[in-house]
Amino acid sequence: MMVQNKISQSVVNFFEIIVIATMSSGKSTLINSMLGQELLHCANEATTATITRIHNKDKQRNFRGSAYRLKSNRNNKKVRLRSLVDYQNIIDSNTLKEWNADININYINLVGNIFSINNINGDIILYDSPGPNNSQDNNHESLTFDLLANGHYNMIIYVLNATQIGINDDQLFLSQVNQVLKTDKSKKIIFILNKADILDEEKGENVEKFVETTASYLESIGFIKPTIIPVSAISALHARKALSQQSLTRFERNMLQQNLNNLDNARLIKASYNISNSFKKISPPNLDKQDILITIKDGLEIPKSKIENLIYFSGLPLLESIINHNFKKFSL
Ligand SMILES: Nc1nc2c(ncn2[C@@H]2O[C@H](COP(=O)(O)OP(=O)(O)OP(=O)(O)O)[C@@H](O)[C@H]2O)c(=O)[nH]1
Ligand SMILES: [Mg+2]
Repeated sequence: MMVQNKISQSVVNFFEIIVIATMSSGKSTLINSMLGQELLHCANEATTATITRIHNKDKQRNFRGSAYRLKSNRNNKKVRLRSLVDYQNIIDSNTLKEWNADININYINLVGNIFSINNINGDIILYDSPGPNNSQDNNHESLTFDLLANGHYNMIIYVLNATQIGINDDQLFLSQVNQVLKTDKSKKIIFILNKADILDEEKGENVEKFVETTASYLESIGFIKPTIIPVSAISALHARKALSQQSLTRFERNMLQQNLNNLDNARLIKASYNISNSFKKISPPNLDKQDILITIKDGLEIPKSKIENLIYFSGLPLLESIINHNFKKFSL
């Protein structure tokens, strides 16, 4: 009996993480930075229109993708019926952009290697979701609420936009999240204070102060001792793209250079809130080793160690090590 249990457990041992937030806070960018490539569609306007499930398979070379139409059962609203609309053995960002824009598709399943995550005794699953506050499309709201209220997930990553702390939409959504967490204490939540690169220290926009303000704001909504990590998802994404020789647009190259200059120390990591020091110790890559130059484009070469340090300074690896740690604990 014991053995049977173990076998069935190893088949269905999924550690599921939902990434939620109001529109344009950087959910899809954050996931792309973990993937190390720009697979999910990101943009300044309301963008994500589907739930996208990303199933980590460490050894798989490319991402496979299936697109579905989810419908709720007339008799039981909680039961969702799924019909397959399209399938691609090797999926790319253009097809994903098309699927995302297709009104017949509201659920996408991707299977492939999430660069920064390793499966142990089970598989990690990430979910991207649409911001629920898109006034042009109520379907976004119901898709995200359904995931939040009925999904079988273990962890929430809530992405706050550092440039818009305390906006009303966010407050409403956060109280709904808090209600859900009160009914299931086993679920963990981590807050990401994204777009930390935009804060202007010289104008007094000090990251520590921002984190403290955010903590009081979250506590006023009802979150007790919230874990907060300031992150620049876009810096990590650009840096990882550069390291793996993916091409960057002129805009992205400029942003990369700007962030190499501005995010040149561990202040985001130091400012993280309610995180034990053992996590913060993940050290930046060694600067003493023999450095090589990475060619970003003709005439622009940047030392590899500088780009690796930017990834560390972006705060993203801190989130990744917390995910890996929680997953390890879960899969023991
Ligand atoms: N400066 C800066 N911009 C960012 C960062 N992360 C995301 N952005 C930008 O913010 C915009 C929105 O990013 P998305 O990743 O599409 O946001 P989202 O939360 O997925 O948005 P919806 O899917 O519409 O809910 C894009 O223009 C991104 O380039 C960051 O760390 N810093
Ligand atoms: Mg998105």
